[in-house]
Amino acid sequence: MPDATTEDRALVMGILNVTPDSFSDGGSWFEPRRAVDRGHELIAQGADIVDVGGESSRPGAVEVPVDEELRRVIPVVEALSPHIRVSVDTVKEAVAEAAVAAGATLVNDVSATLWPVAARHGVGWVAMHRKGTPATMQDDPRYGDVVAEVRDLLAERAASAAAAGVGEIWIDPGIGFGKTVDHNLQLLANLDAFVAIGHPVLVGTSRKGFLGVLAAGPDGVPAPASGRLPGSLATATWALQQGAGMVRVHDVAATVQAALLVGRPAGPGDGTGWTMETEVGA
Ligand code: HH2
Repeated sequence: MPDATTEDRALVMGILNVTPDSFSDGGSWFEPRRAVDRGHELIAQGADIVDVGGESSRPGAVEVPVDEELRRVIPVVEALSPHIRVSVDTVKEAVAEAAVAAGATLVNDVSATLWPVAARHGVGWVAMHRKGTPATMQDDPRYGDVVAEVRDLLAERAASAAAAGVGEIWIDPGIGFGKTVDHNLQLLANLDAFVAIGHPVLVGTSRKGFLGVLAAGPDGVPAPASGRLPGSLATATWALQQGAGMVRVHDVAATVQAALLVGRPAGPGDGTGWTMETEVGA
């Protein structure tokens, strides 16, 4: 693990999917003991936050009943939260509530609606943009101006959360959630519009489908999820360089190295960007 602290870099959120059907690692950590072991692996690799999710949000995913999601997520949150900051990746109020009671201190909300839970319990909240629901979101998504539409929605939700008293608000453009390859690229190219809102920005590109399309071979077949590390790292590095404060990734060790190279984002009020004098990996 690199000998450096998060003072030197932006944050890396490690993905822990306790699901049988997530798009890149479904089934790998579905058994609770394996999930907890995987969480400890992510910690050892340098994750700053472990994001525990019990429901896939990949295109076409089916909704998981609350009881089942609780059964998947809560024991893992309980086991990991004494060791690392834990976020819960859910769109269900009951799951967010129970996860916070079990030790999670960040609600990662791909529906951007759960800020009242964060306000009630004094925890952080991630507002992610999505258009539609996983079942249908990739059926021909359309925008007039994707950057403006996503930015305005996030700014509005963040303002509501701030007014409700949420102290830590992250905004996330929701790469791949109701977006074409071109929409994703436009959002990545214009991350400065999100940074300018003034809340820290989280970006999740890790192993996503658009990277597979961009890395397709001569036969036009998209690269499989297991072959998307180069694009995942390139886009994470780009996002951090543009001022994102955190990236959400499967490949934590590699991303921590990339984050160290980029250095700390110069966010609002933060003048401590990377300089030539910064020693990396000395
Ligand atoms: N992407 C996924 C899930 N949660 N949360 C945030 N804030 N941002 C994201 O981009 C994001 C997210 C989808 O990725 P993954 O968890 O790997 O897959 P699945 O939804 O199939 O479990």
